[in-house]
Amino acid sequence: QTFNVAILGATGAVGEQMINTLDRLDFPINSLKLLSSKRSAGKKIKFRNEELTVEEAKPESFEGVQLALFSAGGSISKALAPEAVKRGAIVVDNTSAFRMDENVPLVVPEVNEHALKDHNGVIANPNCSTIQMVAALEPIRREFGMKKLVVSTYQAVSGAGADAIDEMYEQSRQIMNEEEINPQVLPASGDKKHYQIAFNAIPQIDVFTENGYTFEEMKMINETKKIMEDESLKVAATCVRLPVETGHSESVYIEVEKEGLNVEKIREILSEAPGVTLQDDPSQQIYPLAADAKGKDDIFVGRIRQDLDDKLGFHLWIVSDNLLKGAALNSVQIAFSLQKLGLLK
Ligand code: 11C
Repeated sequence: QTFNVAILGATGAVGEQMINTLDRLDFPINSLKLLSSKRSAGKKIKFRNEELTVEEAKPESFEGVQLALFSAGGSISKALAPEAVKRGAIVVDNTSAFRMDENVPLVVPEVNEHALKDHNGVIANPNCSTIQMVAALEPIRREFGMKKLVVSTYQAVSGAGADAIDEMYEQSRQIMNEEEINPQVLPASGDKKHYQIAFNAIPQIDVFTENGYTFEEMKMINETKKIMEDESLKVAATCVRLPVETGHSESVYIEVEKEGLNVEKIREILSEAPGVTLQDDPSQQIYPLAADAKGKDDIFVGRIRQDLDDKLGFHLWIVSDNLLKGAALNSVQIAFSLQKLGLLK
């Protein structure tokens, strides 16, 4: 069986990766419709030897569509997802619009594929920094349980969009040429102040919530509990933006429930985990690097150490391409899971 698929946000960084990933992984497509805002409509994009014209997204665009991958911003998802569902499509939404809605499954297939069965038309794709972390930790959690998780992120500018990538390169050139810089995008385009990203580290991703954590940090906390289906899991996050183009890195501390875990056992578990590549050999200086992860599907894990004070505590370094497993690839994997479970009609 082949499917009528639509991509909303087709001209964006994630949309482009969605098109490539559907092709690369050979998703069974009958027709592909590329949708965008009015501004980007008319653009031509090649897909499997065909030149497709991007159309402006309207409610009627979803007539006859069976699967719609959304990545065009939360407000567009809120407006158009119900229209797509009304017309019979299943929407896999890559924005934060529906993630914490209790009627919407939030899915990383390696962790909670079973949650797809309860969908009501919309499935949410989690935040990029959450996906790579939970997919790498789940195999350990399944065997040894998990009571606490503390993460600090080192996130790439592509997570904040094309304007942020341009700003990083432009500022780097300006600083090298001893010219004045004029930050306008990062840390958050909608916030009051903007700071230098080139040659810097900014401890703010997205805007602040009232409790002093940023929205990015709260996404990691809330989404992790929902995906792992454990409200009692203790989670803390600090999210930092670095001048890296693509590839989020994370320093993660976990405390497991059961005794008996050690570094060798974690290596053994992760070397068999789906979608995970172990890169952990300090004697050879082997560990994951964002620059190596860019363009790859897997989640890379290394620097695995047992805590020196708490034998149930472990430290890991987790790296992945934020546009692939963090966004487009996970959405396409959800589509494959829907097909496998017979949920795509
Ligand atoms: C970043 N994680 O790196 C964000 C981008 O909720 O899907 C993804 C935002 C989201 O800035």
